[in-house]
Amino acid sequence: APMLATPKPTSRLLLASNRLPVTVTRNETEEYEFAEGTGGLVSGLRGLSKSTQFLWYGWPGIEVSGGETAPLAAKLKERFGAVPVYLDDNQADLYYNGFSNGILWPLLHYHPGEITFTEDSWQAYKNVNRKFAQAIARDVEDGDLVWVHDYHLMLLPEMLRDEVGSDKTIKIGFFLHTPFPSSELYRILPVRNEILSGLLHSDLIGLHTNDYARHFLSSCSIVLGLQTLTRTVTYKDRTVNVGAFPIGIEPKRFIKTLATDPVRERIAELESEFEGKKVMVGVDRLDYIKGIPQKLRAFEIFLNDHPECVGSVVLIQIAVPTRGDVEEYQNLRALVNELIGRINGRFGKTLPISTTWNGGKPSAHTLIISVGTFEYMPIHFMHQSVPFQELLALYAISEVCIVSSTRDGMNLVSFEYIACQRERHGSLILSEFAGSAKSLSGSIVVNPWNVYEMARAIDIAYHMPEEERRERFDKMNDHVQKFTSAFWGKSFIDTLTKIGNESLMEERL
Ligand code: GDG
Repeated sequence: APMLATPKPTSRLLLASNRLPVTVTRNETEEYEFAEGTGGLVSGLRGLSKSTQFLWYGWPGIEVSGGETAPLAAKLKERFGAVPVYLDDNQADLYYNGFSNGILWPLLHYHPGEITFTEDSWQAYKNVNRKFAQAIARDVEDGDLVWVHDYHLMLLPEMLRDEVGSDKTIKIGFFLHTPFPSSELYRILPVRNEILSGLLHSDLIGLHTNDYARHFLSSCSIVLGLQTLTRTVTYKDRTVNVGAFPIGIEPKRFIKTLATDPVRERIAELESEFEGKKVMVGVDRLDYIKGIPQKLRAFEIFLNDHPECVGSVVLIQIAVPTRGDVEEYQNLRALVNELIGRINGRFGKTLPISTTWNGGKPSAHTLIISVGTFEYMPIHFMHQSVPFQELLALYAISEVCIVSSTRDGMNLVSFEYIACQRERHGSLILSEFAGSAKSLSGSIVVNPWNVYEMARAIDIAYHMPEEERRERFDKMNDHVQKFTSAFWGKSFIDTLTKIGNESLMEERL
């Protein structure tokens, strides 16, 4: 009889990211409440969590002290497989707002003007990375895989090796969700050597695109003078593998939710609210990398150049509040408000007095409520996060989605819009500076810095015939259905698992 294959012992997976996938808050009665997190990373890993068992290390986003830390940790571990790394508010502020979002984020997105380097925030960044390393080192076992996520934890691979020592063998993978900039930008960073060294203690470093991988490798050679090949770099006698692992979404979750009654009802409601108008949609965190001012200016130019479209097109822009403690974000908010006020003031229409007459007889009541009420407002701006179901309904009713990021690691919104367009086959206007532009060849690719080009793209999308929309949609949809978040997670973990002493990434070429 054929021998039964013994199941391979699977190694455990320990994940680390700035935030846990659950947000912890205290309610009025001082009890803890838990909410599933939103944002790119959580959306990306949700798919993987179904097929793999893992422990997830991260900051719970709330200061907890004294006797409360242990019971909360127990609850989080039991209910979510989550291990909290507790930080005090001051330390969290310097590490998160200060170093991560005040220095690394602008640097990685080509915004060197926004960087203010302070020694304090660097110290906090080191301390927090050390705390993560200690938390993971307490639990890690020989043979475990550790997957570190994103720019908040770039020192963690090195610190973890340091904490674990040589009696346990672990494999460390690192994934960067942002772009990696050209070495000419990267070398601005005062602590450029330390950050590269931190990362290079990984076995595998993943980025969204081949361009980012190339930039990373050239920084290794230019900043540290290391020897690099196409997909590997040698660091202190170890081979570090570097590769592109483009993230995706979980399209089934979108398709299933779209088919539910509440969402279908909401779609019908929105369709009647916007009857006779073409809806264009934008969904972004209110971040300066998303090119929201450029998008608004392009929309303004389009309205100006096409007076016949004024009244028949609206832009619904969701701008999720984010990082409000960082000054740059406050400035952006003011700029966006000003632009929207200007554009709505210029092209909006109030109800003509005649329509407020009631059967020829004026009614004081209708007059009062109607004067100053917009009959037509070109931009509907929502500075808030909307529930998932509402978001899907908006994606579904929109004829066009505009993604205008001036830099974006990937951009999941572009994939989500496609997943919701199986009936309408809407067009996607997509910045060439979003990682997803490399994958979504059916989109209308634009340079968002050229607002005239973007205005022309709006015009093209507005008038695109169904046949062409269909063709473009099919292309994009094929990508979204195939390269899912589960596929992304699995290819990264499979590659990390297989890496031995030989270089695997060179073989992949
Ligand atoms: C980073 C990188 C990379 C947005 N508004 C609402 C809402 N969202 C959800 C979207 C989407 C996610 O947030 C945003 O993901 P993006 O990829 O577009 O952008 P970032 O947050 O900047 O993500 C990015 C990503 O990491 C993954 O690697 O692609 O380049 O910058 O899933 O749907 N969700 C709900 N309400 C909202 O109002 N429910």
